[in-house]
Amino acid sequence: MLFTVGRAFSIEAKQQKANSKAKFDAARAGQYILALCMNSEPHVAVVGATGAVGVEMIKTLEKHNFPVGKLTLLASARSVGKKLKFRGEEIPVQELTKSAFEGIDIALFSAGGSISKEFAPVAAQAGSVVIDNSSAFRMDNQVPLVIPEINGGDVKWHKGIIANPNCTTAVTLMALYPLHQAFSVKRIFAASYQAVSGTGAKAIEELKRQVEQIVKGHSVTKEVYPHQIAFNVLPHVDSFLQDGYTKEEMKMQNEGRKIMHHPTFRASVTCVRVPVYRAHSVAVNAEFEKPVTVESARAVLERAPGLRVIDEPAKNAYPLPLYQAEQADCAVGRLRRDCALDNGLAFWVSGDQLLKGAALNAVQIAEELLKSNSGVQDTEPARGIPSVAAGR
Ligand code: 2RA
Repeated sequence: MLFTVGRAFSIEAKQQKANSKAKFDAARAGQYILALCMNSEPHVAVVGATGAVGVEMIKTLEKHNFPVGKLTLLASARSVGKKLKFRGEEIPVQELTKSAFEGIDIALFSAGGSISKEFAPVAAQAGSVVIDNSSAFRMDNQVPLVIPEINGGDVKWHKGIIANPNCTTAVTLMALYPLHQAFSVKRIFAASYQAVSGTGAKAIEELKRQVEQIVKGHSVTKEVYPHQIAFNVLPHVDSFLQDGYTKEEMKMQNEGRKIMHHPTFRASVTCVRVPVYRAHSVAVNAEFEKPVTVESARAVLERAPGLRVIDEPAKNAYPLPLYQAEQADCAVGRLRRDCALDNGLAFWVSGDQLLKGAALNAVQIAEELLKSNSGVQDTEPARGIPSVAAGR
């Protein structure tokens, strides 16, 4: 069992290490998880277990052979009674209540922002480490926002909650970050092609239903999206901000800055919903500080963890969301020198947003947490990252 140590504990050692620079807020000391000891089999909870991401979290825990000692499935009262399979065993779904976190070491949340805001602090207070898939805490500078291949070390300064990035950000950064390391990205222009499963199970049903209605010559009914999604594309994901961008669009810049530790990174994005069931794609035009060639970019991307290069235009080979569905790795292709940017590269990246954009990344964070559990944690974020607009 994972357990927190020293919640009311002196940080003298840490202060010395930080050369007495670190300010310590004693009143908050009790909230901080300063060290974790683990046994080899933590008690894991999945909050939002019956949702599209929750189901993938359970499958990923099993597929990764995560050392789950006990699995608790939590969801709203209407899901109580359902059972979900884990390692051949039927596990009943229990109601999410504020007392549900006693004894839980790691809580994977994917039940929407308002549930996270209400229950994640309760879970952290009860001693669980929350890995939250919602946008509720992503830009909170007391909460690490982590893609393990990029900033896995940031899990070390968590204070009970770790945030999982937005799916479109995650898929894009899997290709952009290795290029940034090599060539220093200044800014990107991008357009996303986002699958309906990013909206949830009801949107998958909506696309299926509308396709059937159209094929049968019936009139189309809409429940989830403001317009017909079948045989259409909607340049609208998430709600609009005052400046005309959507919240989803600003997540790329705001979350990208925090994850890449790159406070001046700029991203102008148009997010588009497309009639694809699963896997998001993003067309990116990136401008770098250093000169970049297709060959040097390809060499970098071929070495990048969690990424495949599929880029043989002569054979019509490029990443396709249809084939990225249910794949752990993201894929990048259509590499070319950008003809309108200095030191520019254009590319296309595609990845299963329910996996790398959500469930897989969350389980990888949990794995990172177990790896880093033996050390004393930092008491403050690595750096202050300014965010622009209310990009949540
Ligand atoms: C979407 N960003 O695809 C969401 C999923 N997190 O709409």
